[in-house]
Amino acid sequence: MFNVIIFGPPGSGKGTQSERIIEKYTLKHLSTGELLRVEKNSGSALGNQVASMIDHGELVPDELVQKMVEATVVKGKDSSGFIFDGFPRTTNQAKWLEDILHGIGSDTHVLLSLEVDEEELINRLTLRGIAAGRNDDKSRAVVENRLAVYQNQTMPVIEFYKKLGKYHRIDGMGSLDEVFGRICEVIDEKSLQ
Ligand code: B4P
Repeated sequence: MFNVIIFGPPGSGKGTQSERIIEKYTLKHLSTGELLRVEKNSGSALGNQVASMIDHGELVPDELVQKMVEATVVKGKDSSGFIFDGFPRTTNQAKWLEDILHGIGSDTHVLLSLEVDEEELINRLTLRGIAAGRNDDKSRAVVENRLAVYQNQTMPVIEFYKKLGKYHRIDGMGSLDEVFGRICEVIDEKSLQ
């Protein structure tokens, strides 16, 4: 198994680049944001519980997200690997992910951290708020809250993976092709090791 974490603030291109990565490297895509939106739109009890947290740009509790991730990882344990998109978002989630992967005899191989200027992040999310129907992109206050949540709760994950020697910075500015080219260089190098 070859497992990649794609990491970065909202609007940095995690979901966008994941689509290209899964196509080129045939990895399984695990986006916690996507799993949560499906749950929210289904109107299930869990969906109703998380709806307002997502719409306000807050993180959903670790245990809820971990339960969803565990089910997907166990189901895909015989696959060629995962791209974890938007997960882990807290140091607790990161520790938990390492344990779960070790439990199935695997590991995370690289964390790709997409780094993008704040002004550009706000610009991209505002454009998506106009073009698509995500409530969490529509209000400037919610977008700013998501960026603050990233700074306060998610950034510490970088230190965790730096200590494991798995952190790789990716310049996330520029065209989709340029960013994808930078990502492929790192994946190619890591998957050959
Ligand atoms: P996510 O679905 O992960 O949403 P996101 O951070 O906004 O990133 P996304 O991947 O969708 O967007 P992208 O940057 O690709 O999370 C949503 C919410 O779910 C969270 O706020 C939280 O409430 C909850 N949640 C998810 N995971 C959780 C967890 N583990 N724990 C707790 N809660 C969790 O793209 C953004 C836009 O930029 C797109 O329109 C794209 O086209 C554009 N773009 C991308 N790259 C570009 C480029 N190079 N140039 C120009 N535009 C670009």
